[in-house]
Amino acid sequence: MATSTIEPCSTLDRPSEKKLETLYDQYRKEGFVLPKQPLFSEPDFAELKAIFESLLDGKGDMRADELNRPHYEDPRLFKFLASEPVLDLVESIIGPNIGLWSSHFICKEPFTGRKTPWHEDSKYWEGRIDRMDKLATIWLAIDPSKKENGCMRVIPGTHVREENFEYVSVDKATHTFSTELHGRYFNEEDAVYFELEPNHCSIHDGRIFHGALPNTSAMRRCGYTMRYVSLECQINQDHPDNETHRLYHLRGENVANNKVEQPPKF
Ligand SMILES: O=C(O)CCC(=O)C(=O)O
Repeated sequence: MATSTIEPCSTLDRPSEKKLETLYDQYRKEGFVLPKQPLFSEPDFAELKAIFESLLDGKGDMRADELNRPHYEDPRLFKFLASEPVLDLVESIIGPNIGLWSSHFICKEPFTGRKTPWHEDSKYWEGRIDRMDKLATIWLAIDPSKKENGCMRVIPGTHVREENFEYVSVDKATHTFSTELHGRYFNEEDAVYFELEPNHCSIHDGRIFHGALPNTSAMRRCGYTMRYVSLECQINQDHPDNETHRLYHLRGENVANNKVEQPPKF
């Protein structure tokens, strides 16, 4: 599927240095930021959305929220994952040495989209990376993302709590994972809901408490999570989940000498 004639993403939406500094300050304090501007040009976003629609059409029996690591199969996604506007934002948060950790289209179908349980991403990646303070996820709205269709929500400031939190079992028929962070550690009323228009994004720290309500509305809710790790972090190659995991070197130096791959030509 390699199509090397495709143009790279345009950089017209690059935030100013001042804005990047402000975003970083908020991210450090709260564990998230909402840049409040389109991530891609309109034609680039339309192209990404068309790729998602084609993957959704071809997903077979999989659930719509299970299009995980689509970039392993579809190199066209690297146009977006490795684009200048995205890497400039990521660099302002985790520094100049950037690896692509993962990506996932999480689509909640009207009325049936499952709840995303409260969790820390870092809990699910425990033992796979030596530190979790330099993992950032860009959550890009493909559809309008509102409270009623299950937008992302976070508990601000929880990224700096260093406890080993208890998780409880939940039903996979109604939840996207089988465990959820115990409710005694936070007050759901403190949640900030990330209501986003298409092509707008949030960025969150891998340690923040977050989740999403089920989609109880008639409006589909899809987000593309693009996950980045600083290449100063050491990936534990002996962890079974890392055996077939691919880390792509996108920018800067491979400081911790991790096993990395070069992004494919798109
Ligand atoms: O999109 C969702 O419902 C959850 C996303 C999430 O948990 C994440 O991006 O880490």
